Amino acid sequence: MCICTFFRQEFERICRQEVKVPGLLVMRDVAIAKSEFVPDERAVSKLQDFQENPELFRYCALPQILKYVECFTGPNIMAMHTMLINKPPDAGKKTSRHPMHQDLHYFPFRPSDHIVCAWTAMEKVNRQNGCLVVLPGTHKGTLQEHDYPDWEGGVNKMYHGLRDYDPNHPRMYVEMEKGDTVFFHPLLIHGSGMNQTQGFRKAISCHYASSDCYYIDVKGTTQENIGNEVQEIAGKKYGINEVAFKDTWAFRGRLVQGERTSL
Ligand SMILES: O=C(O)CCC(=O)C(=O)O
Repeated sequence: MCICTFFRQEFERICRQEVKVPGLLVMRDVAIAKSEFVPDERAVSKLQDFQENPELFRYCALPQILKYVECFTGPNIMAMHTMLINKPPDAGKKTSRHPMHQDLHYFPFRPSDHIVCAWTAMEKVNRQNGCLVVLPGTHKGTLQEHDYPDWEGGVNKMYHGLRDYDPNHPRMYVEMEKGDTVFFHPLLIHGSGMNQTQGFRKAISCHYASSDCYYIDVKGTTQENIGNEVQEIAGKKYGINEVAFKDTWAFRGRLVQGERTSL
């Protein structure tokens, strides 16, 4: 059995609420009204922070992934950010798109060259079902300002997009087979298109960082807006008033190889 099938089955169990995962963030597409709520995968557009689910977390420790991750991070590897994305069929409002962004916007740790994302297609992904789209070469640039895009149909929570990027920059549509993995730099400008099929496009991903990375203070930087938003969400979720942005990362991060030296 392909390991993707195994992750899919666990995802379905979580959606049916048969498995409870501490700290898991279950997100729904803005186009799915509360009244339509059904406890299955149709209601869930993304699972975030599955580090406490041993079945899904197996993904983060796969030797065939860590082998490549180590080229970027070195031997001390932390899994910092985990996601299973279930891009729904677009309900006509284009809300299934993911705006163009740089992942580093979300991360209060550096250096960026020691952070890498692994993104694995859980089924064939192509332009029809909203594969990743990247602007090649942009990982050599700097972190830009992000905010919620002004989209008519609404935008999903925490889906910040780049305020300005060159719309004429060459684009690459990353079409992949089931089980293929792409590794990318946190400054790479990327997003994903609308899902124009009737199926749910699934991918599982993890952002890794060297445990030798260090936290930065985002106050007064372009990341202050996301820092405040994450602090507010974490405060509500864990019932604490004052939680520092960097601490929300320190307690979600898990060592997957080597030693936890700094992060
Ligand atoms: O899987 C996708 O559609 C895009 C995911 C992504 O870029 C992200 O969550 O940062």
